[in-house]
Amino acid sequence: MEFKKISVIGLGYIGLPTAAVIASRGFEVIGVDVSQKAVETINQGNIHIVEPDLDIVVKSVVTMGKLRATTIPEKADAFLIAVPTPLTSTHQPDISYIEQAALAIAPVLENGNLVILESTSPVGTTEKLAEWLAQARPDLTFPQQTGEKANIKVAHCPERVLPGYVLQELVANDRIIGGMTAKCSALATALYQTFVRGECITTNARTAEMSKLTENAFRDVNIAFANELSMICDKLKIDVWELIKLANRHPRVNILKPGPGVGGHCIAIDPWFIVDSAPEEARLIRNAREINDSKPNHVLEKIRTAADEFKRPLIACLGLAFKADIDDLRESPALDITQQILEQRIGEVLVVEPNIKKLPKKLAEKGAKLVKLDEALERANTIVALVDHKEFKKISPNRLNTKVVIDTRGIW
Ligand code: SAJ
Repeated sequence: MEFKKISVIGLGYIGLPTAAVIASRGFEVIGVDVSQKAVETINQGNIHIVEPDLDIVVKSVVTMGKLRATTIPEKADAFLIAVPTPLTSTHQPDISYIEQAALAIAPVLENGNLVILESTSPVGTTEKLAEWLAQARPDLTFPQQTGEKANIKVAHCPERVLPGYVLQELVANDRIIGGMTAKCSALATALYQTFVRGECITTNARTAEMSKLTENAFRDVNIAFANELSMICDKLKIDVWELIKLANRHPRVNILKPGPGVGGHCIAIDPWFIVDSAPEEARLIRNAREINDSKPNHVLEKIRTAADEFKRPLIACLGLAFKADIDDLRESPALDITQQILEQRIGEVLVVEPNIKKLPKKLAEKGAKLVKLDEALERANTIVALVDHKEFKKISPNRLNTKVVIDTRGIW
């Protein structure tokens, strides 16, 4: 089948770059989002999220008339669903946005269409999606009903791009294509091969779902190992950074970096989807999550001990983002730690975050000040490195000589 018109449902961190890249290959792309504001922004050729170079690509495809955004789904040859799958407060996956997306596209589905779920999802979600579509459209057939003869093809193709490198990784990374049948996989592969340079590897939908969760759980477990080592090393008075460097000289050892905790919208969330599906079996995965979630408290206690040395502790918090060289403060352990310093009145706080212009309200209200790096290094008596932004790596060691330094990222 030849694809002419592709619809992307959800124009966030994954959907918008995907829509823009497909449009840049000459396809007509209809982006659908529930946010009227996002739709208007995109139709003006602008973007509502931060990702390097995305603004240029979106401007160009909108100007060429290849990408158009709307709140109301339209007919298309293929539908890519890239909506959020957040976690509830009790660590359960919330797949209601996928259900809403299914109900939104169901009325415009036509015989021969392909529906792809890109959102990171608990095992079994693609089958649920196909079921929701089937219930809404009893006049069409779906893979769970008629197998290869189905009118509508359904597949799970999880996104795996790294924030900050989305445009490169969208094209370069291998893709896992989990069709509900072999024909579903083949059709989805044909679509991805139009813009992916990496290999497209086919499997079934459940394995594709689990594969995505496994990648992020693997990283979380490895970081938990590093974070646990860092807490052991604090107790045993060993430099964890030197230790890991030495251990990693072994040809079969590759330990990731400890830090102030694990943030972002993926690594700290997706492992819970596995725990929720197999609570008895997923012991290591749950434990890793708990270790990483406990790390900010360990850092806070170190800051408190350091601050106790001063009559008037003046603490410079370097970095608020969830990782280096981005402006994304959501789910950030650095932000949490800074907030706790203020709430627990451990000391006065100067924040340096080169990637933002204004402090979040909850920090400003509590008296934190956003200052330039030089001012913080000049005035503070305690320096806490929370994010390894490039600006902080350049700080010369003699500027830190007279300070109490807590380096959670091993920069210096
Ligand atoms: N972190 C450490 N130590 C490390 C590496 C990371 O503490 O050695 C921390 C970071 O500071 C950050 C958190 O982990 O707080 C997550 O950062 P990350 O760079 O590991 O990952 P994300 O969340 O930005 O993106 C991940 C990626 N997954 C993997 O590398 C297996 C990406 O490829 C996925 O597409 C993305 O999750 C996603 O959308 O699921």
